[in-house]
Amino acid sequence: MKLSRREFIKIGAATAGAAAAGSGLATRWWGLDGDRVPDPGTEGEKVVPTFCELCFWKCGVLAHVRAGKVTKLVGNPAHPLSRGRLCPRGVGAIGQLYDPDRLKRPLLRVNKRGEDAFQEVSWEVALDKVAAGLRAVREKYGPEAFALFTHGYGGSWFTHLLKAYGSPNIGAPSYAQCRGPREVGYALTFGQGLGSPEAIDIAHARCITLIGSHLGENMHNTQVQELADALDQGAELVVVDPRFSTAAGKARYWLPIKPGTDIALLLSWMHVIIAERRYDSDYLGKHAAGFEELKAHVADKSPEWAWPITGIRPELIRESARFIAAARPASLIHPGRHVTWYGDDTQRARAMAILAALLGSWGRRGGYLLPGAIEVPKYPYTKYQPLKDPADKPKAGGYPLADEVLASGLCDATMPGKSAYELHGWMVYGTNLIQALPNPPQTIEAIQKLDFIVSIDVLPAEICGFSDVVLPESTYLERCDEIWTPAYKQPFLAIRQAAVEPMYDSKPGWWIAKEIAHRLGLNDYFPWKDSVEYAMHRVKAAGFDCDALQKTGVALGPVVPVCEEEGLSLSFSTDSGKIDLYSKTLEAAGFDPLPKFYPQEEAPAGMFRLLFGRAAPHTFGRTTNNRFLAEAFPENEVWVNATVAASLPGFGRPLQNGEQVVLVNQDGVRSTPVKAKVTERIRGDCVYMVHGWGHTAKGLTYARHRGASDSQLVTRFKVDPIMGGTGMNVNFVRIERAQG
Ligand SMILES: Nc1nc2c(c(=O)[nH]1)N[C@H]1C(S)=C(S)[C@@H](COP(=O)(O)OP(=O)(O)OC[C@H]3O[C@@H](n4cnc5c(=O)[nH]c(N)nc54)[C@H](O)[C@@H]3O)O[C@H]1N2
Ligand SMILES: Nc1nc2c(c(=O)[nH]1)N[C@H]1C(S)=C(S)[C@@H](COP(=O)(O)OP(=O)(O)OC[C@H]3O[C@@H](n4cnc5c(=O)[nH]c(N)nc54)[C@H](O)[C@@H]3O)O[C@H]1N2
Ligand code: SF4
Ligand SMILES: [Mo]
Repeated sequence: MKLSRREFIKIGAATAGAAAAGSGLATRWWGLDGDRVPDPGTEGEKVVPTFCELCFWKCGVLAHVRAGKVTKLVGNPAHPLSRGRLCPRGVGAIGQLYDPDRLKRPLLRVNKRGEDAFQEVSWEVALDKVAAGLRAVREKYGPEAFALFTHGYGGSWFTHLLKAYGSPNIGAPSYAQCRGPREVGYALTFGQGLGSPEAIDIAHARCITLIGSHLGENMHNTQVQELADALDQGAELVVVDPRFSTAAGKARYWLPIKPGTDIALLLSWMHVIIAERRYDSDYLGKHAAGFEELKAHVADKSPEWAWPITGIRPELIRESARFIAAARPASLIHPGRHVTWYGDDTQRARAMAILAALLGSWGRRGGYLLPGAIEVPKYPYTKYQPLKDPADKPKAGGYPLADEVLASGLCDATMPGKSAYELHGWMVYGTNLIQALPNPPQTIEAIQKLDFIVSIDVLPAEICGFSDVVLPESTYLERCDEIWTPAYKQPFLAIRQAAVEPMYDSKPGWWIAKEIAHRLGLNDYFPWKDSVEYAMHRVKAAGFDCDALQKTGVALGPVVPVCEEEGLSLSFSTDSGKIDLYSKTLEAAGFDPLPKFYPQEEAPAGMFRLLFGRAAPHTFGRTTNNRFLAEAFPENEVWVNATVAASLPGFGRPLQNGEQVVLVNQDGVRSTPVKAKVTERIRGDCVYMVHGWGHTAKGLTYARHRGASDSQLVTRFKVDPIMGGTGMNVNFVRIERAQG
């Protein structure tokens, strides 16, 4: 199916509309509450501006409310990230708020961890239990032995709590299992990482190169909107992906690369660009160090060299390299986000950064921008006691260039003898570690070693089933959180406000953290009455009008120059004070100063590399139980190449589209039955599925046993020696016909 460029973005709007409006679904399952909600298409009597938490992009939302119910969510036109539109997931947040499976009351475990058996208790009892768990660990081992795993904006209250309590062990899977290698690779090259939202200028790019990053399925709202607009205005896409992604369908060039060989392609592109003098020599002369070393390094990396490695024909490599270079400096190499693929990920990110430097696109219009953020004074808290070093690195040393705590490292440190010291307590906020960390049996083994574990969630996810206490948080539509002031080309300050009262006996995170702090004698760290008082204190301190901000949800800051074209003068906090094409930091730490290609292990005969990604209407496993969104995308499928499907070993007859299969990985782990999607749109050496399905938690009555879990099949991973990211695209599966 070929879609016009405009329809690219409309897909999102259409699925969302179908999910939210005329489907009749709302009454079907809202009916369970015995309380019919008006047609979500109706305007409410009250509109509350806030920001979204269905993913981590945090778009501005206008929540329409009628009779105490949220009836409709639309993008806040004044908010720079939503610009009046939400992605399907954002619209479908109503499905999270009114999910009948929500955690409704605090729970106390009654059987063994993992048996998912609980009794409902009062907040008093639950919070006393949590405080006792924290106190016991502090007394027996010291406060540093209690770790916090956190993902999502509401986590800030718990980060503050754990620091006040005295622990440095605070980590998020969104670093070591997601964007960590990119941050380190870019920081080594340009002196700074990209953060979130990435300040890339898709809007003004003339050529956008996507290395795997599958925009259009990866639905980061602003990026998808800007991409659709840029394509409308004649920008062109180059997509490197073993799969014909949604974006590949809009691309001038699709390079169906052999998985795990991108570094070879990138080196070869650089070879062409340097050999044909298509780089930005003025820019490099002024800003970069190590060009001669780079030139020598890629001298023999011709397209003919890269061809047998990547499977991409030399003419296509040459032609696409010329095309990318012709658009410079408005030629954007998208930095990607989920980049923990093969364990060589920091080096791949380095190769992308170096290519961007050759194009002169760092700090240039249509490339990477260097924005500032509105400065807001911190709340005048009591200072934290000095914290110990975190426990996330192996005892023997390693990952010298990690710049955040590794969530997987905290899990390792829970196993005896692996790290400098051991962890004995976990607090888990908004992250389903059983699906997010690689090798679930290892995570479970660590959990079974703990003295105490508490989860704070909105749904009874797998991780809750392994917890001693489960605390039901209110959803984002029922709470006010920390204010948000990211670095962005249009600097802004956004607030999250409650649209409706908390449902059931759920409580906002700020209240939960404050109550725990109170029980631990940490009152000084939570001196405010509630999160509104806290947030407004900060807003006022920054010189903004609180009343006005509560009406609009967002305030804009002054626009400053963000690229050379606007008069910004570039500076780099690297070794050389310039762009480090050649990295002495890496060299000194014993790593390759310039990225090299090392071959990945090949799939054993009859097996396929397991790849995974996103679907537009869902965020991981956090939305798979959402009835609204499930209507648009009810379960995941396994993409299998059509030629391969015609003669799969042991099948006898061709595998049919829609047929149920089971995937069996190299360690003998079997998936639950899942539908095959037989398609020309993927290479024959890999299969692909959307992450987040195959839930096993009893309480997820809709999502349980729907589709299959990629996480379960990721029993192997390859650690990036530079920063400890866990490359997870290193598992192989065989395809079997499902029985019965
Ligand atoms: N709808 C939706 N959007 C999301 C999210 C979501 O859950 N749902 N999550 C958000 C988050 S946290 C993140 S980190 C991002 C992740 O999104 P991205 O950073 O865009 O994507 P990845 O998950 O790394 O990559 C998946 C793509 O890489 C391709 N791929 C796999 N192996 C290789 C390879 O060896 N080489 C190349 N070139 N390509 C390969 C796959 O075929 C697939 O198209 O998405 C964000 N946006
Ligand atoms: N196998 C495999 N592993 C992966 C990935 C993959 O593609 N495949 N992707 C990786 C990536 S890119 C990332 S970023 C991580 C993300 O992994 P996680 O950090 O686990 O992120 P989510 O899956 O979004 O978080 C899910 C939990 O947050 C809960 N939740 C949702 N909203 C709220 C809220 O408002 N408050 C509270 N307290 N809880 C809430 C959900 O119910 C759910 O239990 O996973 C990584 N791990
Ligand atoms: S991209 Fe979608 S899910 Fe993410 S914050 Fe924006 S509207 Fe919400
Ligand atoms: Mo991520």
